[in-house]
Amino acid sequence: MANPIEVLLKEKRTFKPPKAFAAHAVAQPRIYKDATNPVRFWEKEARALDWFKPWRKALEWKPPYAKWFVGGKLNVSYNCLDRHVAGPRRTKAALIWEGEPGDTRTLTYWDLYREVNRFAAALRQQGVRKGARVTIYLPMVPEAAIAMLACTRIGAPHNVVFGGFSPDALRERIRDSESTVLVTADGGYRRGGVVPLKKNADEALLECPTVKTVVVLKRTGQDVPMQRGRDVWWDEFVKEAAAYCKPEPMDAEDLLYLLYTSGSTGKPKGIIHTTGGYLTGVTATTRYIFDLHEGDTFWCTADVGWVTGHSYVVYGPLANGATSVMYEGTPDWPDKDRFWRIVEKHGVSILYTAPTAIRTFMRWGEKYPEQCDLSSLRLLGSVGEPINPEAWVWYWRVIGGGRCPVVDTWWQTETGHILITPLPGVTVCKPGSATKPFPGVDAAVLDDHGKPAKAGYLVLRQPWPGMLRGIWGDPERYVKQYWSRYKDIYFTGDGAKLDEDGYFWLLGRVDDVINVSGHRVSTMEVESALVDHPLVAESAVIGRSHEIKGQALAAFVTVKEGVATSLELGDELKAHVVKKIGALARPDDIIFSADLPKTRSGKIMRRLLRDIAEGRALGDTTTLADPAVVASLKAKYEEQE
Ligand code: 7RM
Repeated sequence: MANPIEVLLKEKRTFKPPKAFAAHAVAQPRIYKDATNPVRFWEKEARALDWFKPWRKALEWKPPYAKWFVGGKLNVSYNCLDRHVAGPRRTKAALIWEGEPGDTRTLTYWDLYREVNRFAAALRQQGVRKGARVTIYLPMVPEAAIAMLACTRIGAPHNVVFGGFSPDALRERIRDSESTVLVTADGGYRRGGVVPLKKNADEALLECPTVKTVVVLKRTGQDVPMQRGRDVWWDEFVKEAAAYCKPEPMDAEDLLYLLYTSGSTGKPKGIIHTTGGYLTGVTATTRYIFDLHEGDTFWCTADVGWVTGHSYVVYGPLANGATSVMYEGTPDWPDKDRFWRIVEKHGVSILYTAPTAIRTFMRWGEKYPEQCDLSSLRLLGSVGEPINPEAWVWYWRVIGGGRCPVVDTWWQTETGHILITPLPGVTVCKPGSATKPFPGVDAAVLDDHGKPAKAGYLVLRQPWPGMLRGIWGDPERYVKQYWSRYKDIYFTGDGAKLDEDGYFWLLGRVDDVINVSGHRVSTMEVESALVDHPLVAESAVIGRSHEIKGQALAAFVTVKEGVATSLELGDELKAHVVKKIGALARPDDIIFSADLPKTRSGKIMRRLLRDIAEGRALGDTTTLADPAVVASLKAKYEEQE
């Protein structure tokens, strides 16, 4: 018998919402009609939040800057906590956390409320005022959410830095944000080992003069030096703090957080998100797209260091009063069934993860999920990169048992919340397509001339509430990056095509951003890390296709005169990139080349490099050590261009 996945794919099967699901779904088909006036639609969603003061005007759009809910005042932590503890959700689980070693903690809304208040009060006591930036560099522990919510309570914008980033990357983000406080931990657990967060932080802080206070959470108990007058243990920090901290009434357009993301240059951009629109967007999308019901247990597997963790581990679920699951470690520790053990143990009903994880699970085989009871699941989500139809169908069949709708959700750090997605119970799905814009969202595909096209660039023609409000400290780059290709239209950097039913099919980035396992890495950033090495003269980094990660990094390197290349040097260069950026940017391949092929205008011929990296342009025996080889390849490609 043929493989069931192949059969489904060959039939080009579409997936209709199961009737029983549709009957009780939060989203009903009329939602698209209700959103024909998008501003009115978003206003209705904003009213689901608690405002200290109503807005005067729903939208003020002066391209490229939008203001949502102008004049309105609210507080994010109040919306995520206070309004729930005032009612029956007081004793409901807000966070169910599992550490990698297997320790677990459940925090009710009341528990979380108390912890957040104390940490917020301590920050305020420390002199952290509205507007002062706080960098958070923590493992996936409840304190990450507590610190974030505490910041929002006092109006101090947070800047969460993923725990996998190196000291250099951390330093750059602290410096650019001019944070006065850093919240970190002694270490975190990962794949049986320990990530030395405090050690990394100390190294980063050597050149961060703005940081006056470092709050250190004890997680692993490893020995770490504490600098007197600067470093304070979390427990000490909150010991004397008041049990209640009055939430700061924030203007809808006050800065909520910064989050750094890779762009097409070497320097990460601090994406600016504000308060009212962002919270409206994440709250509404979480409820409709994940079909949140009161009894659900929602697990988004993203780290809080990424936007997905911000919007769908912390703010979206908590603003809705849902139960959010947090897991500290990797999917293969101690064994490859860890995710399914977690689903079984906590009765996860909604699972939101990334295609790269799904492809890894496919490769590991069905025996791991089969060992566990996954019957609590009723909805599955995917995010971070295009999901190939094979992985979609596998996810639906093996993890979802053929019962659970799958939502492939497209969005970006810049968009704040999901913008293109099926609505479970409403949308007929086609594996591999993110389907349709969310109600109230005006997405389109344009050609080079700005005309609607069947294939081209994905754009957003109207503002949406969670959109970025700029790049921290660099308004010019904001305009150049997102608003220069088309007038008054947001350029996503993604390619897309539309099918005969108007379904969107995402095609990946069209700029120099590579998507490795759903994480954005800029080729320029890796290139600058490589040329930072004393033996490297020049480098060009490209993304090549990779079965599991979607894309992998291949680095072409020319070394300085007289330097001998070797496997060891290749390893050293990889380690150098890890040191400069973090393990997520480690190149899979280092290809030493006598010369880098460039066009006459000096542009690196990336297509040629991609063909080499994917084994199409060179035989096995040829290498790029000989400049004549590079020259002849180049000549051949120039003919084709
Ligand atoms: C949420 C997140 C954004 C980039 C984006 C795309 C790619 C994300 C999908 C996707 C195809 C998807 N933020 N991307 N989701 N591509 N289908 N469902 O990932 O800022 O880190 O990355 O990720 O290229 O521009 S992000």
